Amino acid sequence: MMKRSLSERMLAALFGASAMGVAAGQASAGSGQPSPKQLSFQEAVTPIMEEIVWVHDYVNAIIFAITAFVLLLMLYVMWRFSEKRNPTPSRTTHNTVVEVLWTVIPILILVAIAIPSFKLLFHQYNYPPPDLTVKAIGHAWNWTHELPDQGVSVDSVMLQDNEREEAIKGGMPADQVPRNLAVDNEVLVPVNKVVHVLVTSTDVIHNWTIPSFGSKVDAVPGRITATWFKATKEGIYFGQCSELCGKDHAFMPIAMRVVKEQVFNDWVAAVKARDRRKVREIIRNAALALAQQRKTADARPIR
Ligand SMILES: [Cu+2]
Repeated sequence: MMKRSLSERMLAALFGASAMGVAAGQASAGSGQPSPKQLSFQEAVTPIMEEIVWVHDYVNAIIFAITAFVLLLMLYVMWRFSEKRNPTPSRTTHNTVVEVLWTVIPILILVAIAIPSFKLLFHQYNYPPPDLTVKAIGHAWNWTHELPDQGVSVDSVMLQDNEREEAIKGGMPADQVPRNLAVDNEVLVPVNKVVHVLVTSTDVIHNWTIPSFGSKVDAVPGRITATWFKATKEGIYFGQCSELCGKDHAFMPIAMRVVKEQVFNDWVAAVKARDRRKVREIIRNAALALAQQRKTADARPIR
């Protein structure tokens, strides 16, 4: 069971803890995929996404405070200076102290927002040396992922409903082949390694995105754009094309499975050997190990 984020707790406080409490189970952010009644983001599994969540919560707290302040001020003014209570209005037009305050305080608030926000930008665009490089190529409408240093290339196409059922029958846990997100060929990456992603497209502009990684970058034909991530938790993480690219824009998901380095190496060897059965077996074993891991984690008492 995931911990609820600050913004979720703030929303819960606003809309009544009792109503939210019932939904708390489902409301916790999904791991690597959206979950029913989800509030806020999917679970963060990279340092960058953790920072994004922090900045988001921090800015939200400021927004809540400003909104509450303005609302209270307006209510007070409506009550205190109504015609009934204040028949002869003051003719004051200038007040130096107030004018200085309402200039300086917003500037300070903006500076307080700018500092962590620029820091985040700096971290996002400062690439640590890579342990692995992945080239993601968008097509209308599916993705190819190449691992140039390993000499591996994987085409991923979204599973149709019947293929999904087959995968579940073949032993894949149902929650790891979510509808409209699961693909036929997952891409494996090692846990706790810096992965550079070079992104491009062969036709129109797509966008390579995985919410749990905090990665989102346009795939532009004829150009290479880039992002990086360091996934610190094993699991399967899904993303979708996030640039409106045409008819099947909604059906070109990305599936990345974060695994132990040994599993990753085995997978690379199997893909290179074009041993489809072995690849399937490695992925299924990783999926079952993950399901087991999640089950034991869920059995632990919450907090
Ligand atoms: Cu697309």
